[in-house]
Parts: sequence; C-alpha cells; structure tokens
Amino acid sequence: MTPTADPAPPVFAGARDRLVRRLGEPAVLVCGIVNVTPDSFYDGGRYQDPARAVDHGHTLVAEGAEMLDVGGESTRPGSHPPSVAEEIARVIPVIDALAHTTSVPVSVDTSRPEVMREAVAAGAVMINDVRALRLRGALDAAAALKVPVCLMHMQGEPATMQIAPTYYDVVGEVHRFLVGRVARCLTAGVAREHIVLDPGFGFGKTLEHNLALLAGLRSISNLGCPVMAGLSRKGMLGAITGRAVTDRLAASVAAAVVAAQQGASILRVHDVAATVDAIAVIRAVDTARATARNIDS
Ligand code: 7PM
Repeated sequence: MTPTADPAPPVFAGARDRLVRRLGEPAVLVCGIVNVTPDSFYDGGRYQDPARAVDHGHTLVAEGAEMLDVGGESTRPGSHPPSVAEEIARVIPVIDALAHTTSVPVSVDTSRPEVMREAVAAGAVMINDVRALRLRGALDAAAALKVPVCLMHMQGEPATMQIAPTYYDVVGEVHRFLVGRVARCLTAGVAREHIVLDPGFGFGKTLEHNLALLAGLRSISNLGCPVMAGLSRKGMLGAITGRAVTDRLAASVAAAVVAAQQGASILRVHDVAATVDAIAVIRAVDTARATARNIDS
C-alpha cells in the first residue's frame, strides 16, 4: 500500500466519514456494547459465540443504537488480557459480520495495534482504546488507519486498578492526562476531528472519584473533542443504589442522562432501547427551550 492510500477498505470509507460528520453534530449518539468475552461483568459469556454476538448487535441496532462497540478483552477489575491471537479470533468475525450487515458504524474496543489493523480491514471505522494508545505501536497504528479514536483515562491496569486508586484532584488529573494524549495524537498525525475523549468511569477510580468526574464532565467536554461516557451497569451505580449488576437499568439510564446534560456526545450502553427513550426526552426539552428563546427574542 502506498503511504497516501486510504487504509479503510473503500466500502467503509463512507461509513467512517459519516461517523466523523455525526460526531461534529450536537445530538448525542447511543453506542451499543457488543462484548465477545468469556467473563465481562454484566453480559460476559452470553455472546461468546460469534453468531450470538452478531445477533445481539442486530438487536441493539433495532433498539436504536447509532453505533456498535465490539470488544474482546474484558477490562473488568481484576481481569487479565487474552493473547493477541485469542483477541483477534474473538472480535474479527463479529466486526466483519456486523460491518457488512448493519447500517451503523462499528468500533473496535482494543489496545493492540495488530487488532486495530485487522479490525479496520474487516470494517471497523473507529478505535476505542481504554489505554489511550499507550501500548507500543498503537499510536502509529491508529494514525496510519485514519479512523476516529477514543482516548480513555485509566489509572493502572485492569488487573490491579481498583486496589487503591489515588488522586489529589481527579478531575484535574484526568483532564491533564487527556490533554497530554491529544497532543501526542496530533504529533503522531491523528486528525483533530478524529479524537474522542473519555474519563474512564470505573477504571482506577473510587465512587467518590467517579462522582467527581461525572459532576465535572463539562470540563472535559469543554476541551472541544466529543466525549464518550461509559457508565452502564458499572460498580459505582451498584454502590449508589445497593443493586446487583442485573438490576441497574434505572440507575444506568439516569447516569446516561446526566452525562448527556454535561456534554457527552457518545453514550456507551448495554440497554439501548431505554437509553434512546431517555435521550428522546432530553432532545424534546432542548427543542422546546430553543423555541421558547426564539419567541422571547
Ligand atoms: C468495569 C469497568 C467493568 C469497565 C466493565 C467495564 C468503557 C470502555 C469498557 C468505558 C470506553 C464495560 C467495561 N468501559 N470503553 N470499555 N469507556 N471508551 O462496561 O467506560 O463493559 S469495559
């Protein structure tokens, strides 16, 4: 391939460009989670069989997902990464099938450059990296692939991150980390309009840290890049409500609404139908507010 060639297969370049345009619009986008892991904290094991994961992706699109995020590494606290070969074997068939059979953009949840390249070749049009392109070769791979990238903050690694998370000023530190990663991406050749930021709820954070980040999400969305928020069914919602992971729907929807009102652009969720309805209410109120302003003036 010549250096100037578009690395996305031509059939997917349009999907990528539509996603980039969509990310530039104000309306929040609901991204459905497709886990292809044996051990994810909520739906792990349920969609381990690729055909079932693909079916689940179709169900989420029917529920109104405007995007799908496919991951093969469980990053739940205490988990260890699979081998590269194992991760590729999990996610590539699912990405390939979903990219060819749905109308929505598919993103790959990975930290590994080998997986990023195979995923984009299979039709992924975004990279979602919980390690913010810090693994060797990831930054250059993402820049060369010319797709949007989500840079997420995490303190430590999944195996140990929840043992003793420590911050002096969690919002300031996450903000500073993301600003630094944006600078590294721009230097490596990632286009500014391809950068999405995520504070990484639950990734090396106590309940107090997560709440400070949700309350202060504006300071991150004010950086000018679209923000992704992943709060769905997470431990912080269990800590607040006292409910098990299977009974956190209402708490998850409430958290998604708060994130949207703090400027989040992408809501990464398990429960697409309920979140889409909640977002419809936000949009209706926003429209009414804009109309009232027009009448006033
Ligand atoms: C604990 C923490 C349990 C995280 C499960 C998870 C995010 C992500 C995941 C997120 C982005 C889950 C996960 N969470 N990618 N991948 N942001 N960008 O909820 O918050 O499935 S994994």
